[in-house]
Amino acid sequence: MWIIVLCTTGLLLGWYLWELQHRQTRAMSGGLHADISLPHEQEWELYHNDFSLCSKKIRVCLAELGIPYKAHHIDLVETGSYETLSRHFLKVNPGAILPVLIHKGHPVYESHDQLEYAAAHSATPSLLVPTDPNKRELMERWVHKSSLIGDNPLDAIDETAGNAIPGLTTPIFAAMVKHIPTRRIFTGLLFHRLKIRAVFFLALKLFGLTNLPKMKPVVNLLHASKKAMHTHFDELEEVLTKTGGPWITGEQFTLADVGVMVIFDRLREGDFLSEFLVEERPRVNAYWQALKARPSYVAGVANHMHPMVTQATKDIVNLKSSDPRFRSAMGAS
Ligand SMILES: N[C@@H](CCC(=O)N[C@@H](CS)C(=O)NCC(=O)O)C(=O)O
Repeated sequence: MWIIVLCTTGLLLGWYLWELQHRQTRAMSGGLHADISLPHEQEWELYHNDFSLCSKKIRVCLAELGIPYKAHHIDLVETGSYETLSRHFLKVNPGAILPVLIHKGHPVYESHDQLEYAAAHSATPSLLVPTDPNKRELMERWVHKSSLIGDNPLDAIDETAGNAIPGLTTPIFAAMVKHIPTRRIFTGLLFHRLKIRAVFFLALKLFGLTNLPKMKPVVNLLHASKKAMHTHFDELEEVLTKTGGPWITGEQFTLADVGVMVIFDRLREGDFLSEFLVEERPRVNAYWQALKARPSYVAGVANHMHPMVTQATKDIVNLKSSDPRFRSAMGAS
């Protein structure tokens, strides 16, 4: 009996150590990594996920620039499994995050850097980047403001609207991980560089969407993120009023609008949009209508709606209308 237990433990430990060696992750800096060469078929390739906020951003950007690309869909744990921790994907990005833009076989990391890189290397570098230095500065400010920055974005929800998004995504995560087997989430505990993320998904799986109100730290984070997002939206109203719109820097649609478009879309997925599109923000309202009408919204966002996310939105809407405790935890009136 003991022999069997010892042999099994030894085999499991051996497997784990072998896998660990082949699945090493490390933080990667943003921008082009010309020192890394990857097999590729096309000038531009994109490793992305339908649900991922940052993937939406670069898909919209490539659509605006008219850049054709070969797409590689990679699962996140919430859409099926930790494919981001697979040996295959870690060769593409040892940082184990999406999206990764590949140009002529070399990866470009960090979606905000990918936007600027794609624009600069497109046939029309000034299409999404103003030539006027003041407008360019304003664009860069809003590219930053819409970015998801750092390993722990939750520490800086007041700095960027992008960082306020994960907290507001928790109900969607909870609704999605319900469908994911626990053993798949465990992969994150074994191999993820940031184990706290896997712990967070396990907790969401354990409690489920219905019991989200019982997860006080999650509810507090959601409320703090919503408060921060309201401040970002007030600033958005202010800048649109100042420049006269219809876009952030004025007449020209820029990378700033690409970044902000996907923030709106995530709020739509979480059924938060009506709380942000209030009468006091008429410019923001008109802006969202204009964003949705762009063909790039269809190409980069609407055409990539993931069925699990569509279902999660429905679950949230239904629970809000049937459970007052949940509605109040969501901060809805
Ligand atoms: N700062 C990065 C953030 C990328 C990021 O957090 N990607 C998420 C999807 S939106 C991801 O790959 N998460 C996988 C994980 O953390 O395990 C960027 O802008 O590209």
